Amino acid sequence: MSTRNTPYTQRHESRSVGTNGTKPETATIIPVLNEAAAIGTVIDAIPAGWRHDVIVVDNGSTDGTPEAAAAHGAEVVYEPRRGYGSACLAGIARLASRPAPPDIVVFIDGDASDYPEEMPRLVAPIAAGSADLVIGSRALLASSRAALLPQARFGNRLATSLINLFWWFPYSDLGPFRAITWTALQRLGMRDRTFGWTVEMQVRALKRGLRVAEVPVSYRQRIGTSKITGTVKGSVMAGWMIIATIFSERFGRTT
Ligand SMILES: Nc1nc2c(ncn2[C@@H]2O[C@H](COP(=O)(O)OP(=O)(O)O)[C@@H](O)[C@H]2O)c(=O)[nH]1
Ligand SMILES: [Mg+2]
Repeated sequence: MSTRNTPYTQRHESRSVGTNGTKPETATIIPVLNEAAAIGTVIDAIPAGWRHDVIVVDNGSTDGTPEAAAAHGAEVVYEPRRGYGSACLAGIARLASRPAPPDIVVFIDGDASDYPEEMPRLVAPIAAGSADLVIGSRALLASSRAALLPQARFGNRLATSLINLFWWFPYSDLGPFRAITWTALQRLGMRDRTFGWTVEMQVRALKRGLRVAEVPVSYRQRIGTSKITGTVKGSVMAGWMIIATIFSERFGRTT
């Protein structure tokens, strides 16, 4: 496994995550909208030791997604406000309401494009105490790159180039499959309710001086219908939100 290390990874003392050297508690958040055909596959592919704490956040699916998620053992959270970021924020709020939040949060899409089996690979740099945020990059393996739609490849290149220009960090992807410590997540003060969510997290991690790593992840065609990059409207909207988020983080009044 290769991780991409930069000066950002060297700013903090190395410390492992999880109390008293035990295996860190990891919760998984899956934002979904009409993924009934895929969600069971995603949940079942989460490695056994991690599957006990899965939160599926639904924004009003009409195809039975929440029922399917619950049938596969997930906790279902309903969020009336639409949007990918809204769903992720609702998942975080649910975790925050617990007496003891987890050590690590993994985010993954509910469309079966990512491979939940690869979760240990994502969490490893955090568990080892060498990263606070780990992005699963779909740009590092040729097979994963090939599974990305051309508009997604183009959007990722544009966004990661802008981030490199403004914050000097060579992200290779804005992949949705990622792991972050609970403490780091609190420091980010995430706000975006749209598809700017993933880029907001990556940029704020740099602005806060968090230790960031990338690991290669596999990627395949989703099950079911895309709401974002598979449609012209979705691509334009997502592209706009991503670029607007980057410029707002750079030139706006956000910290
Ligand atoms: N909760 C929620 N999930 C969403 C929304 N839009 C997309 N998703 C989920 O976000 C993930 C990515 O969406 P997808 O349609 O696969 O986009 P693509 O990967 O660009 O084709 C999937 O798990 C979707 O179900 C939304 O408005 N609310
Ligand atoms: Mg997808």
